[in-house]
Amino acid sequence: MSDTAKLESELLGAVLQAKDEAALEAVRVSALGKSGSVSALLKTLGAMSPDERKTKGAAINKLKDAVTEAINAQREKLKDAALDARLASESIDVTLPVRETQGETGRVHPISQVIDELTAIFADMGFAVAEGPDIETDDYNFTKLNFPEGHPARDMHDTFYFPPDASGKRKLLRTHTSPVQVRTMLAKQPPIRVICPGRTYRSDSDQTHTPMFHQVEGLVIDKSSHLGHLKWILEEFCKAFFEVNQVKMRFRPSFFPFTEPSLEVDIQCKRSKNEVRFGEGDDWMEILGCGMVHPNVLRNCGLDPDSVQGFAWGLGIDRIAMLKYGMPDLRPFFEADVRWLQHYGFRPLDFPTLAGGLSA
Ligand code: 2NL
Repeated sequence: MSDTAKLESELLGAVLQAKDEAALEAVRVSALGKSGSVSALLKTLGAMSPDERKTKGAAINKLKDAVTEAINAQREKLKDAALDARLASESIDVTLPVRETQGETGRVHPISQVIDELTAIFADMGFAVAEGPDIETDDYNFTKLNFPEGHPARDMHDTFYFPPDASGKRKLLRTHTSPVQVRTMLAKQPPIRVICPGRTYRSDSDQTHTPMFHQVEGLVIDKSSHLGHLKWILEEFCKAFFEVNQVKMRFRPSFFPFTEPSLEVDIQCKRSKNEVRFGEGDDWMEILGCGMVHPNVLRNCGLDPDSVQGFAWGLGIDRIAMLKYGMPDLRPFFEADVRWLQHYGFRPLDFPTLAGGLSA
């Protein structure tokens, strides 16, 4: 075998061995580069006789063309293989479900959802939202609200008290959100229209009571606000909240130290084995307490009962959340179990609005 034929078979073998573009380039440089083996052969032509140059020259050029062609063919082959590999690795299964982003996998707790719903409904009726501290004084939680000294609700059994300070005064965890309304009356002049949602505390724990629970109270103070206004507000609220077209309500006389007269409100419902429906049926369910603000409370909060009057109401958020969303047990609300929250929680971007639906 001639030298050129030997070199050709060596180089063509090396070209086929090159498994990527870098290896192929190395082969090209070793053959056709400035100091490559084929280039070296071409350089020998100058020293040859014309006859020798004719035969060897043709053979060397044939060798150069063959190697160049083999390299180009191999380059195309490698390019195709690389593209095939990339297509295979980047293939997308468009039938897979869309994966939720981190911002979408979280869930809104039913209590937060219901507070957002309440806020949307009452905001639409012109109410502002007021908040206040969980730790309160005996004065704001009881005295200003017309609780006589020694009233059973002040008893250690119901109220969580802090140890007394140097002056002997004990702070407490608010037992209702009413002190927020006391603060509102002390700070603002009528007309007042506020709702006060928030945490409340009582030393009570069983199937339907947790030591921390949630309340929303409402307060309206103006020159001539009366029970007719209250009744309309509560009816509109119940229809909007329970998402029904009509609801019957029943007002029964009751007693609270801070209202006179005081009333308890039942709404019409239909109880079956596993669910309660509102806006139909012959059963009644108590859902809230209300009344005209007691003149003593107005006076205690710096208002003149001869020139302004108003009404207030209070209801348990946890209970209406359970009723609306069919949750049978209160205790898991505060156990922070993500499986419960995955099941009963709400999507974070589905804000409740009156136009878009509260719980759509
Ligand atoms: C209930 C009853 C009620 C109020 C709360 C209130 C607040 C002020 C003055 C007068 Cl500052 N009243 N709040 C009035 C009536 C009833 O709650 O059963 N809640 C769960």
